[in-house]
Amino acid sequence: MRIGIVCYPTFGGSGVLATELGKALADKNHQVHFITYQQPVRLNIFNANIFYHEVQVPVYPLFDYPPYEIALSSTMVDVIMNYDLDLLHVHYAIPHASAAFMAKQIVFKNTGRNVPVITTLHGTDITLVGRDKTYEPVVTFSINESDAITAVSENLKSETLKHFNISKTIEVITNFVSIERFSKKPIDAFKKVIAPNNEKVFVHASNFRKVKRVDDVVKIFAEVRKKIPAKLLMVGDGPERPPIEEEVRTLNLENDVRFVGKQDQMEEILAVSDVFLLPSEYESFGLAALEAMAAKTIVISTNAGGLPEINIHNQTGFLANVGDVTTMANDAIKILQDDKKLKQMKEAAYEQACKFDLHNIIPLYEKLYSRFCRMS
Ligand code: GMT
Repeated sequence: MRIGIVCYPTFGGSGVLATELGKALADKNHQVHFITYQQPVRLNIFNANIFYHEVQVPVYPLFDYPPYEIALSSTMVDVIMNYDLDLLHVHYAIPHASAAFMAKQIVFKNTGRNVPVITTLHGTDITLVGRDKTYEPVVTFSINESDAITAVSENLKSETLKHFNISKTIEVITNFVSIERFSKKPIDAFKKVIAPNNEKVFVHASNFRKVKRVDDVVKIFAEVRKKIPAKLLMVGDGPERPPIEEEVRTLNLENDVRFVGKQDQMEEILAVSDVFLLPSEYESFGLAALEAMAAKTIVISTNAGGLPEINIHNQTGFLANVGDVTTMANDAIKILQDDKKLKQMKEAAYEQACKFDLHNIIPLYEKLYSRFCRMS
Protein backbone atom coordinates (compact mmCIF):
# COMPACT_ATOMS: atom_id res chain seq x y z
CA MET A 1 0.00 0.00 0.00
CA ARG A 2 1.00 3.65 -0.33
CA ILE A 3 0.58 5.21 3.09
CA GLY A 4 0.93 8.84 4.16
CA ILE A 5 2.07 9.30 7.77
CA VAL A 6 1.64 12.66 9.47
CA CYS A 7 3.24 13.26 12.86
CA TYR A 8 5.28 15.57 15.02
CA PRO A 9 8.92 15.03 14.06
CA THR A 10 10.28 15.67 17.57
CA PHE A 11 11.46 13.35 20.36
CA GLY A 12 7.87 13.08 21.73
CA GLY A 13 6.34 9.61 21.97
CA SER A 14 3.72 10.13 19.25
CA GLY A 15 6.38 11.13 16.70
CA VAL A 16 8.65 8.27 17.77
CA LEU A 17 5.83 5.76 17.47
CA ALA A 18 4.67 7.08 14.09
CA THR A 19 8.22 7.00 12.72
CA GLU A 20 8.86 3.47 13.96
CA LEU A 21 5.53 2.41 12.44
CA GLY A 22 6.50 3.91 9.08
CA LYS A 23 9.90 2.21 9.17
CA ALA A 24 8.35 -1.15 10.03
CA LEU A 25 5.75 -0.79 7.25
CA ALA A 26 8.49 0.10 4.77
CA ASP A 27 10.36 -3.07 5.81
CA LYS A 28 7.19 -4.96 4.89
CA ASN A 29 7.30 -3.44 1.43
CA HIS A 30 4.68 -0.74 1.85
CA GLN A 31 5.53 2.65 0.39
CA VAL A 32 5.55 5.16 3.23
CA HIS A 33 5.36 8.94 2.83
CA PHE A 34 6.18 11.01 5.91
CA ILE A 35 4.63 14.48 5.85
CA THR A 36 6.10 16.71 8.58
CA TYR A 37 7.72 20.12 9.07
CA GLN A 38 11.11 18.58 9.87
CA GLN A 39 12.82 15.24 9.39
CA PRO A 40 11.51 12.98 12.20
CA VAL A 41 14.26 12.26 14.73
CA ARG A 42 14.03 8.51 14.40
CA LEU A 43 13.96 8.65 10.58
CA ASN A 44 17.68 8.09 10.49
CA ILE A 45 17.93 5.29 7.94
CA PHE A 46 17.81 4.95 4.19
CA ASN A 47 15.03 2.75 2.86
CA ALA A 48 13.91 2.90 -0.76
CA ASN A 49 10.30 2.57 0.38
CA ILE A 50 10.43 5.68 2.56
CA PHE A 51 9.75 9.20 1.29
CA TYR A 52 9.97 12.39 3.29
CA HIS A 53 7.93 15.48 2.35
CA GLU A 54 8.70 18.63 4.26
CA VAL A 55 5.85 21.04 4.96
CA GLN A 56 7.03 24.53 4.02
CA VAL A 57 5.44 27.36 5.95
CA PRO A 58 6.25 30.64 4.19
CA VAL A 59 6.56 33.68 6.44
CA TYR A 60 4.82 36.91 5.58
CA PRO A 61 4.94 40.16 7.58
CA LEU A 62 1.17 40.06 8.10
CA PHE A 63 1.35 36.71 9.87
CA ASP A 64 2.13 36.84 13.56
CA TYR A 65 1.09 33.17 13.48
CA PRO A 66 2.02 31.53 10.13
CA PRO A 67 -0.90 29.26 9.14
CA TYR A 68 0.86 25.88 9.52
CA GLU A 69 -2.34 23.86 9.28
CA ILE A 70 -3.14 25.24 5.81
CA ALA A 71 0.41 24.52 4.63
CA LEU A 72 0.10 21.00 6.04
CA SER A 73 -3.24 20.36 4.27
CA SER A 74 -1.80 21.64 1.00
CA THR A 75 1.22 19.34 1.32
CA MET A 76 -1.09 16.43 2.08
CA VAL A 77 -3.11 17.19 -1.06
CA ASP A 78 0.07 17.40 -3.12
CA VAL A 79 1.43 14.09 -1.83
CA ILE A 80 -1.91 12.24 -2.07
CA MET A 81 -2.35 13.34 -5.70
CA ASN A 82 1.24 12.97 -6.90
CA TYR A 83 1.99 9.68 -5.21
CA ASP A 84 -1.52 8.25 -5.44
CA LEU A 85 -1.68 7.47 -1.70
CA ASP A 86 -4.09 4.79 -0.56
CA LEU A 87 -4.64 6.40 2.83
CA LEU A 88 -3.47 8.99 5.34
CA HIS A 89 -2.60 7.95 8.88
CA VAL A 90 -2.32 10.95 11.19
CA HIS A 91 -0.78 10.77 14.67
CA TYR A 92 -1.87 13.19 17.41
CA ALA A 93 -5.20 14.82 16.63
CA ILE A 94 -4.12 18.47 16.84
CA PRO A 95 -3.89 19.83 14.17
CA HIS A 96 -3.32 16.71 12.09
CA ALA A 97 -6.88 15.34 12.07
CA SER A 98 -8.47 18.63 10.98
CA ALA A 99 -5.72 19.26 8.40
CA ALA A 100 -6.37 15.77 7.00
CA PHE A 101 -10.12 16.44 6.87
CA MET A 102 -9.45 19.56 4.80
CA ALA A 103 -7.06 17.68 2.47
CA LYS A 104 -9.59 14.88 2.02
CA GLN A 105 -12.29 17.37 0.97
CA ILE A 106 -9.98 19.04 -1.54
CA VAL A 107 -8.92 15.74 -3.11
CA PHE A 108 -12.56 14.65 -3.31
CA LYS A 109 -13.61 17.88 -4.99
CA ASN A 110 -10.76 17.59 -7.52
CA THR A 111 -10.85 13.89 -8.30
CA GLY A 112 -13.99 12.37 -6.80
CA ARG A 113 -11.75 10.08 -4.71
CA ASN A 114 -12.46 9.56 -1.06
CA VAL A 115 -9.06 9.11 0.61
CA PRO A 116 -9.41 7.30 3.93
CA VAL A 117 -8.08 9.13 6.99
CA ILE A 118 -7.06 7.20 10.10
CA THR A 119 -6.46 9.19 13.27
CA THR A 120 -4.40 7.78 16.12
CA LEU A 121 -4.94 9.52 19.44
CA HIS A 122 -1.83 9.62 21.60
CA GLY A 123 -2.34 11.48 24.85
CA THR A 124 -2.48 15.18 25.57
CA ASP A 125 -4.27 15.74 22.26
CA ILE A 126 -7.18 14.31 24.29
CA THR A 127 -6.39 14.66 27.96
CA LEU A 128 -4.96 18.17 28.13
CA VAL A 129 -4.77 20.30 25.00
CA GLY A 130 -7.70 18.81 23.10
CA ARG A 131 -10.15 19.35 25.95
CA ASP A 132 -9.40 23.05 26.12
CA LYS A 133 -12.38 24.95 24.77
CA THR A 134 -10.17 26.76 22.25
CA TYR A 135 -9.64 23.44 20.43
CA GLU A 136 -12.42 21.09 21.54
CA PRO A 137 -15.05 21.71 18.79
CA VAL A 138 -12.51 21.20 16.00
CA VAL A 139 -10.95 18.18 17.70
CA THR A 140 -14.37 16.53 18.22
CA PHE A 141 -15.41 17.26 14.65
CA SER A 142 -12.22 16.03 13.03
CA ILE A 143 -12.04 12.86 15.14
CA ASN A 144 -15.63 12.05 14.16
CA GLU A 145 -14.87 12.74 10.50
CA SER A 146 -11.95 10.29 10.48
CA ASP A 147 -12.65 7.00 8.72
CA ALA A 148 -11.08 5.10 11.61
CA ILE A 149 -9.93 6.16 15.05
CA THR A 150 -7.39 4.33 17.14
CA ALA A 151 -6.16 4.98 20.67
CA VAL A 152 -2.87 3.73 22.08
CA SER A 153 -4.39 2.26 25.27
CA GLU A 154 -7.72 1.26 26.79
CA ASN A 155 -7.34 4.14 29.22
CA LEU A 156 -6.98 6.70 26.42
CA LYS A 157 -10.03 5.24 24.68
CA SER A 158 -12.14 5.66 27.81
CA GLU A 159 -10.78 9.17 28.46
CA THR A 160 -11.73 10.12 24.90
CA LEU A 161 -15.25 8.74 25.25
CA LYS A 162 -15.61 10.45 28.64
CA HIS A 163 -14.61 13.91 27.48
CA PHE A 164 -15.66 14.09 23.82
CA ASN A 165 -18.88 13.40 22.02
CA ILE A 166 -17.58 10.63 19.76
CA SER A 167 -20.01 8.96 17.39
CA LYS A 168 -17.61 6.31 16.02
CA THR A 169 -15.92 3.24 17.39
CA ILE A 170 -12.46 3.80 18.81
CA GLU A 171 -10.18 0.82 18.27
CA VAL A 172 -7.29 0.21 20.65
CA ILE A 173 -4.00 -0.60 18.97
CA THR A 174 -1.33 -0.32 21.61
CA ASN A 175 2.09 1.17 21.12
CA PHE A 176 4.91 -1.21 20.33
CA VAL A 177 8.64 -1.63 20.71
CA SER A 178 11.33 -3.27 18.65
CA ILE A 179 12.57 -6.00 20.98
CA GLU A 180 15.40 -6.67 18.56
CA ARG A 181 16.66 -3.11 18.91
CA PHE A 182 16.17 -2.65 22.65
CA SER A 183 17.37 -5.99 23.96
CA LYS A 184 21.04 -5.13 23.47
CA LYS A 185 23.80 -6.60 25.63
CA PRO A 186 25.20 -3.99 28.05
CA ILE A 187 28.47 -2.40 26.92
CA ASP A 188 30.87 -2.84 29.87
CA ALA A 189 32.99 0.20 29.04
CA PHE A 190 29.87 2.36 28.90
CA LYS A 191 28.63 1.04 32.24
CA LYS A 192 32.05 1.85 33.76
CA VAL A 193 31.80 5.47 32.62
CA ILE A 194 28.34 5.91 34.12
CA ALA A 195 28.80 3.87 37.28
CA PRO A 196 32.57 3.48 37.88
CA ASN A 197 32.08 1.80 41.26
CA ASN A 198 29.29 -0.47 40.11
CA GLU A 199 26.60 1.82 41.49
CA LYS A 200 22.97 1.05 40.60
CA VAL A 201 21.81 3.04 37.58
CA PHE A 202 18.51 4.94 37.46
CA VAL A 203 17.25 6.56 34.28
CA HIS A 204 14.48 8.98 33.41
CA ALA A 205 13.68 10.02 29.84
CA SER A 206 11.07 12.56 28.82
CA ASN A 207 10.41 15.95 27.29
CA PHE A 208 10.62 17.54 30.76
CA ARG A 209 7.12 18.95 30.79
CA LYS A 210 5.09 19.52 33.99
CA VAL A 211 2.98 16.41 33.33
CA LYS A 212 6.14 14.28 33.81
CA ARG A 213 6.68 15.50 37.42
CA VAL A 214 10.45 15.48 36.91
CA ASP A 215 10.90 17.01 40.37
CA ASP A 216 9.52 13.74 41.78
CA VAL A 217 12.26 11.85 39.88
CA VAL A 218 14.86 13.85 41.78
CA LYS A 219 13.03 13.48 45.11
CA ILE A 220 12.84 9.69 44.70
CA PHE A 221 16.50 9.48 43.73
CA ALA A 222 17.56 11.69 46.67
CA GLU A 223 15.85 9.27 49.09
CA VAL A 224 17.40 6.21 47.43
CA ARG A 225 20.83 7.81 47.37
CA LYS A 226 20.79 8.15 51.18
CA LYS A 227 20.75 4.34 51.41
CA ILE A 228 22.28 2.99 48.20
CA PRO A 229 25.19 4.06 45.97
CA ALA A 230 23.46 5.02 42.74
CA LYS A 231 23.63 7.23 39.66
CA LEU A 232 20.76 8.90 37.79
CA LEU A 233 20.77 9.69 34.08
CA MET A 234 18.30 12.35 32.97
CA VAL A 235 17.66 11.96 29.24
CA GLY A 236 15.83 14.55 27.16
CA ASP A 237 15.13 18.22 27.36
CA GLY A 238 12.25 20.62 27.93
CA PRO A 239 10.89 23.50 29.98
CA GLU A 240 11.36 21.86 33.41
CA ARG A 241 15.02 21.06 32.90
CA PRO A 242 16.60 24.32 34.22
CA PRO A 243 14.73 24.38 37.59
CA ILE A 244 15.39 20.67 38.07
CA GLU A 245 19.11 21.12 37.43
CA GLU A 246 19.05 23.86 40.05
CA GLU A 247 17.27 21.50 42.48
CA VAL A 248 19.92 18.81 41.90
CA ARG A 249 22.62 21.34 42.85
CA THR A 250 20.70 22.46 45.94
CA LEU A 251 20.51 18.84 47.06
CA ASN A 252 24.26 18.39 46.42
CA LEU A 253 23.54 15.57 44.02
CA GLU A 254 25.37 16.94 41.00
CA ASN A 255 28.03 14.21 41.14
CA ASP A 256 25.40 11.48 40.93
CA VAL A 257 22.85 13.01 38.53
CA ARG A 258 23.82 13.65 34.93
CA PHE A 259 21.69 15.51 32.41
CA VAL A 260 22.65 13.98 29.09
CA GLY A 261 20.18 15.77 26.78
CA LYS A 262 18.41 14.15 23.84
CA GLN A 263 19.89 10.78 22.95
CA ASP A 264 19.56 8.69 19.80
CA GLN A 265 21.06 5.55 21.32
CA MET A 266 18.53 5.00 24.12
CA GLU A 267 18.99 1.25 23.85
CA GLU A 268 22.61 1.55 25.01
CA ILE A 269 21.69 3.67 28.01
CA LEU A 270 18.81 1.41 28.98
CA ALA A 271 20.97 -1.71 28.64
CA VAL A 272 23.18 -0.54 31.53
CA SER A 273 20.28 0.72 33.68
CA ASP A 274 18.50 -0.97 36.58
CA VAL A 275 15.45 1.23 37.21
CA PHE A 276 13.45 3.52 34.94
CA LEU A 277 11.58 6.24 36.85
CA LEU A 278 8.32 7.59 35.42
CA PRO A 279 6.35 9.40 38.14
CA SER A 280 4.05 11.17 35.64
CA GLU A 281 0.79 12.90 36.47
CA TYR A 282 -0.63 11.12 33.43
CA GLU A 283 0.58 8.84 30.65
CA SER A 284 -1.82 7.50 28.05
CA PHE A 285 0.64 4.64 27.59
CA GLY A 286 4.26 5.40 28.54
CA LEU A 287 6.24 4.33 25.48
CA ALA A 288 9.53 5.26 27.18
CA ALA A 289 8.73 2.79 29.98
CA LEU A 290 8.00 0.04 27.46
CA GLU A 291 11.36 0.64 25.76
CA ALA A 292 13.02 0.38 29.18
CA MET A 293 11.30 -2.93 29.88
CA ALA A 294 12.44 -4.29 26.52
CA ALA A 295 15.98 -3.55 27.72
CA LYS A 296 15.36 -5.49 30.95
CA THR A 297 15.12 -2.36 33.07
CA ILE A 298 12.39 -2.42 35.72
CA VAL A 299 9.93 0.47 35.89
CA ILE A 300 8.91 2.44 38.96
CA SER A 301 6.00 4.59 37.88
CA THR A 302 2.72 6.07 38.96
CA ASN A 303 -0.50 4.18 38.37
CA ALA A 304 -1.85 7.03 36.23
CA GLY A 305 -3.61 6.57 32.89
CA GLY A 306 -2.48 3.61 30.82
CA LEU A 307 0.67 2.82 32.84
CA PRO A 308 -0.91 -0.17 34.65
CA GLU A 309 -1.63 -1.67 31.20
CA ILE A 310 2.12 -2.14 30.68
CA ASN A 311 3.82 -2.00 34.08
CA ILE A 312 2.54 -4.79 36.32
CA HIS A 313 2.90 -4.02 40.03
CA ASN A 314 5.42 -6.22 41.84
CA GLN A 315 6.17 -8.12 38.63
CA THR A 316 7.75 -5.84 36.05
CA GLY A 317 8.24 -2.95 38.45
CA PHE A 318 6.16 -0.99 40.92
CA LEU A 319 3.18 1.37 40.74
CA ALA A 320 2.26 4.10 43.21
CA ASN A 321 -0.17 6.99 43.43
CA VAL A 322 0.78 10.25 41.74
CA GLY A 323 3.05 12.24 44.07
CA ASP A 324 3.74 9.35 46.46
CA VAL A 325 7.51 9.68 46.26
CA THR A 326 8.01 7.89 49.58
CA THR A 327 6.46 4.66 48.30
CA MET A 328 8.35 4.90 45.02
CA ALA A 329 11.66 5.48 46.85
CA ASN A 330 11.00 2.65 49.33
CA ASP A 331 10.12 0.24 46.51
CA ALA A 332 13.37 1.16 44.76
CA ILE A 333 15.46 0.71 47.90
CA LYS A 334 13.87 -2.65 48.68
CA ILE A 335 14.31 -4.12 45.22
CA LEU A 336 17.88 -2.87 44.84
CA GLN A 337 18.79 -4.67 48.06
CA ASP A 338 17.50 -7.97 46.72
CA ASP A 339 19.62 -8.99 43.72
CA LYS A 340 17.73 -12.24 43.13
CA LYS A 341 14.32 -10.54 42.95
CA LEU A 342 15.75 -7.69 40.86
CA LYS A 343 17.00 -10.20 38.31
CA GLN A 344 13.62 -11.96 38.23
CA MET A 345 11.80 -8.66 37.77
CA LYS A 346 14.12 -7.62 34.95
CA GLU A 347 13.27 -10.86 33.13
CA ALA A 348 9.55 -10.33 33.80
CA ALA A 349 9.79 -6.78 32.44
CA TYR A 350 11.37 -8.14 29.29
CA GLU A 351 8.72 -10.88 28.92
CA GLN A 352 5.97 -8.27 29.31
CA ALA A 353 7.62 -6.01 26.70
CA CYS A 354 7.76 -8.94 24.26
CA LYS A 355 3.95 -8.94 24.18
CA PHE A 356 4.22 -5.46 22.64
CA ASP A 357 6.88 -6.42 20.10
CA LEU A 358 6.38 -4.66 16.78
CA HIS A 359 5.93 -8.00 15.03
CA ASN A 360 2.73 -8.46 17.06
CA ILE A 361 1.35 -4.95 16.59
CA ILE A 362 2.22 -3.94 13.00
CA PRO A 363 -0.14 -6.59 11.53
CA LEU A 364 -2.99 -4.97 13.47
CA TYR A 365 -2.37 -1.70 11.63
CA GLU A 366 -2.06 -3.54 8.32
CA LYS A 367 -5.39 -5.26 8.98
CA LEU A 368 -6.97 -1.90 9.76
CA TYR A 369 -5.54 -0.38 6.57
CA SER A 370 -6.72 -3.30 4.47
CA ARG A 371 -10.32 -2.52 5.43
CA PHE A 372 -9.91 0.67 3.46
CA CYS A 373 -8.00 -0.80 0.51
CA ARG A 374 -9.12 0.25 -2.93
CA MET A 375 -10.50 -2.54 -5.07
CA SER A 376 -8.81 -1.25 -8.26
O1 GMT B 1 0.45 13.51 24.49
C1 GMT B 1 1.57 13.94 24.75
O2 GMT B 1 1.93 14.44 25.79
C2 GMT B 1 2.55 13.89 23.69
C3 GMT B 1 2.78 12.52 23.24
C4 GMT B 1 4.07 12.67 22.56
O3 GMT B 1 4.04 13.03 21.38
O4 GMT B 1 5.05 12.53 23.26
O5 GMT B 1 2.91 11.55 24.31
C5 GMT B 1 1.84 10.66 24.43
O6 GMT B 1 1.97 9.68 23.43
C6 GMT B 1 2.94 8.66 23.66
C7 GMT B 1 2.95 7.73 22.45
O7 GMT B 1 1.71 7.19 22.21
C8 GMT B 1 2.60 7.92 24.95
O8 GMT B 1 3.52 6.89 25.19
C9 GMT B 1 2.65 8.93 26.11
O9 GMT B 1 2.24 8.27 27.28
C10 GMT B 1 1.71 10.08 25.83
N1 GMT B 1 1.91 11.13 26.82
C11 GMT B 1 0.96 11.46 27.69
O10 GMT B 1 -0.12 10.92 27.72
C12 GMT B 1 1.31 12.54 28.65
